[in-house]
Amino acid sequence: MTMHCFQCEQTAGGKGCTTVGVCGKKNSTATLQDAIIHVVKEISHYNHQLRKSGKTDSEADRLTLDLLFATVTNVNFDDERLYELFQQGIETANRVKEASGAETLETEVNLRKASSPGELVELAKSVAIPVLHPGLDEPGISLRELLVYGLKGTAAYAHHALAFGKESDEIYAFFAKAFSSLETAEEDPLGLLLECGMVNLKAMELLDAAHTERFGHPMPTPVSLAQKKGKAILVSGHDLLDLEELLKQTEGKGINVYTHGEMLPAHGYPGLKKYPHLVGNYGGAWQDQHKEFTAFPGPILMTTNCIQNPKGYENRIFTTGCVAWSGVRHIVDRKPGEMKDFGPVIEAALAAPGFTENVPENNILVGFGHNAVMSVAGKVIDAVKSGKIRHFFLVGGCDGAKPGRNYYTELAEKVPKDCVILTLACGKYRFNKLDFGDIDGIPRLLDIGQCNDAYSAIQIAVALARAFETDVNGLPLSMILSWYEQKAVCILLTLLALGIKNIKLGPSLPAFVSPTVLGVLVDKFQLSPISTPDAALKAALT
Ligand code: SF4
Ligand code: SF3
Repeated sequence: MTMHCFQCEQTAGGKGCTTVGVCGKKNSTATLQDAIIHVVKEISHYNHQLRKSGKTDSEADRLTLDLLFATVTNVNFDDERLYELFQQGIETANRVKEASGAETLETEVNLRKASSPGELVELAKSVAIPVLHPGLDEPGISLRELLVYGLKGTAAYAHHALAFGKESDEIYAFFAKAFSSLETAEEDPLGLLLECGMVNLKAMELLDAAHTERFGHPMPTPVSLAQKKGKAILVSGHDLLDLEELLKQTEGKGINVYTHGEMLPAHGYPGLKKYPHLVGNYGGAWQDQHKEFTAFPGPILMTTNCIQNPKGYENRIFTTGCVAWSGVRHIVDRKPGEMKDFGPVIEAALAAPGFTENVPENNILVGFGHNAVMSVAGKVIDAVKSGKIRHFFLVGGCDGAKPGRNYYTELAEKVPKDCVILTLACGKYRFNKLDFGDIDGIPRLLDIGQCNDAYSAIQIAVALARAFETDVNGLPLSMILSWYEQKAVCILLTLLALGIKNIKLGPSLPAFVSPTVLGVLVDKFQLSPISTPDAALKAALT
């Protein structure tokens, strides 16, 4: 059997990647990731039983996050590393099984016999992701995969929070219960999906606390898009702790650090913007990286998704954390109480030419987290009451390569001048360099931050709803989301779990959502696919 993967928006033909991933994932890599999901189900099942007896295994809880994050789209393309993770998973499953005294899971397959990545690939064909057959409605498969992808996204956020020492037993208990239920069908899947949404809210809240306690609250901050003459490092992904440690280690070395992609919001945090050598933002969203990284005259550090085939610059790109690409140098994890050692990245920067001249460019504004927006809440509320602000559009989510994503640029451009656009995640690169002006000093484009800062967007919406004595659905607010990978799935589940209705989702609906499951989402939450920008504006403003 060939591979089957349909977890992201760019899946082949809108149905599934079956020979090689559109993302570049090989058949073997996809199958190893299926094996990892299987071992997560085993660990979770035994962990759930262990927890029923009042005991926990924190190593198993934490490894679950590592394992899941390694299977998120555009994170780990390295079969050797996936195989190592799998082996760690099996050891953990065996340990937790023994401690729990649980019966062997019926679906436990003999992946344990594998003694090489190749052997595991052969054996793991028996645990491949099930196919949703075209024309057949299979809500069971659809709900289960929706849950798995929501859990993957949540694991990524919980993993980020854990790097700052923040974790929650409530989150771990849910992973154990939810994955265990995928094996035993103990729980109602729709209930689990909504619970996943609330648990993801908790993970994003932990991460928000981790970021703001360490770096302070984001403040409105202009970010330079210019290039400065001199040695340079480009940092991509979402991990602000990696960025901080790199900034500390490059201090006084004559190296300028640039942010890329989801690292852009870092410039708004007092604890990060204080470094004068954090000089600006380079490039656009992840799908443009090949051209932009090729042109960057220094090393590139990928801290999380989204990495693409680094052909041509494989000698000056580095991975760290959960990211891996076969043959690419990897910065190993920090030991307790120590920083990661970014020495090899620094050496590569000093050896590379850097920018040979200054390239002037405009600034853009970032840093509108919940604290910053709330501090001008009075002004915003007055502007709404006086009719100066007619409507808010939350236009956020992931970016991607499909042409249909021009929808988001066109929509942002067409939003009338008396409306404000809130944005977050990497989808904003579709329009964040345009000039939207302001309404009485309130910028018309408010960049809330990374995808996990959906937490901030929710806090802002809830505070506005309180001020107007309504609920979020009663606000003059439309949510028009773009999705690509599994973090967007868990954020969508959070919004649905909070009872938010009428969300528009694009550029296309997930291949893993069957007609029946879509029917449920439409009936219960009035979720709908995007159509045209004009139709979205008409629906919102009339
Ligand atoms: Fe295809 Fe997306 Fe899976 Fe990659 S992650 S193999 S593009 S569905
Ligand atoms: Fe983007 Fe990969 Fe999802 Fe964090 S960086 S939003 S796609």
